[in-house]
Amino acid sequence: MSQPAANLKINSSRLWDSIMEMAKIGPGIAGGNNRQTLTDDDAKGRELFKSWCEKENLVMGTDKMGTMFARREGTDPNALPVYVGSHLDTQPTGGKYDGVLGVLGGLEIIRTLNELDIRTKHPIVVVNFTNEEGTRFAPPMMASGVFAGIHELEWAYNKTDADGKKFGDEIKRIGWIGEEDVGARKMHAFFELHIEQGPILEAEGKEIGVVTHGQGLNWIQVTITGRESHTGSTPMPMRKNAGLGMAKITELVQEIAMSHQPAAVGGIGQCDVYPNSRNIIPGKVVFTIDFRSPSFDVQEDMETRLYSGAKKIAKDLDLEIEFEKVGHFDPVTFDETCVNTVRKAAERLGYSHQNIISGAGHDACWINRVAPTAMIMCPCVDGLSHNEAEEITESWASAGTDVLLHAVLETAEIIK
Ligand code: HGY
Ligand code: MN
Ligand code: MN
Repeated sequence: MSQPAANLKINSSRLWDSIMEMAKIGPGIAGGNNRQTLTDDDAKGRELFKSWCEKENLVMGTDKMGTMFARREGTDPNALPVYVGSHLDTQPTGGKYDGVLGVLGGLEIIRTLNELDIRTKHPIVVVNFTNEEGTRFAPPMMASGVFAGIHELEWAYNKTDADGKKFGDEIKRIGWIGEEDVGARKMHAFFELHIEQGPILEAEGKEIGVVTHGQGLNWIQVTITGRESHTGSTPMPMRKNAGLGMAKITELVQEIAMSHQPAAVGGIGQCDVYPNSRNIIPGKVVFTIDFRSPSFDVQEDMETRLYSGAKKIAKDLDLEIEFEKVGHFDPVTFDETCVNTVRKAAERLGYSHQNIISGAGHDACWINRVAPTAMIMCPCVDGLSHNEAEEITESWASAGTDVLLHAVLETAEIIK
């Protein structure tokens, strides 16, 4: 297939300005973003993205999970499109670039092709997947999971947030339920540009991560039930302290993950203590354990050891314990042809690059089940992400988008 000329690049300042414009929607309290899925701010971000797509004469489609598809025609309307994108929803204390770089990088490709009047055989479609973060409605990568046939639509619609609001009601409330059946679209290939969200590329001085694999993930929600009682007058031997149970299981999670270094991580990011009163021993604690590894066997071992260890802790402390798997995906091996296309693009453009395994989950991890898929990563400052201080440089953003442009063009086949 013909390859783009090495001097073909995107417009760096236009991309950067769009990222900064999007960052004004759903601002956080410390310079980042709080644009959680299906909130009014998410709706505003969708409207801004839609307006930019319409300016580029893209045809917008939306599916029943609210995922947005902006299509640029190819010379062969029957050729399967090349899809490119990520997500616009953020964590509650998220950064300006997580997900956004991939969606607006995809849009920047279209702007560049329109400006230069470059045509491709395959159509190109820019995607904004709904609820990648999974923080308001678990699991993460929810809409791409429905698209890939992992989750049922009704199952997703019935998921509730901490206030008991249903996903299906919220997507209706913000007016973003589309007509299309989820997953009906067929893809020639999918490319996702994303910040690394870890320290490796910056530490190695590399501009581009060629993502060969993605870690698997297990989110295990644990409910521990003890007995509420007075923190002052209840003798220690009589306590059924759910909080102590959680503390010991937190130590257990750390111990299990550390026993598999460097190929595993484990931690607890979310916990609710009931009744959360200064002078009541917690009667109930609900928290979610996040285990990840690139290895199936390590994932299995971590989960098995957690269940047995946590049950023993609960028994010793006279507590009830329940487990619920609220998020899961297996380790991912991305498509070799697409990965090689990404690597060749970085070489052609002269950007320093290395292979990397994605530590975070991404929509590409599920789309890889239904279409040839690859990811491109750019460094982030101090490897920080899921933090409002998340930062990247404009040159990292444009280098990653240049590689995305070349990978998409080579796959979509340039006509002129
Ligand atoms: O949890 C993840 O890995 C992703 O950022 N949602
Ligand atoms: Mn992301
Ligand atoms: Mn994220």
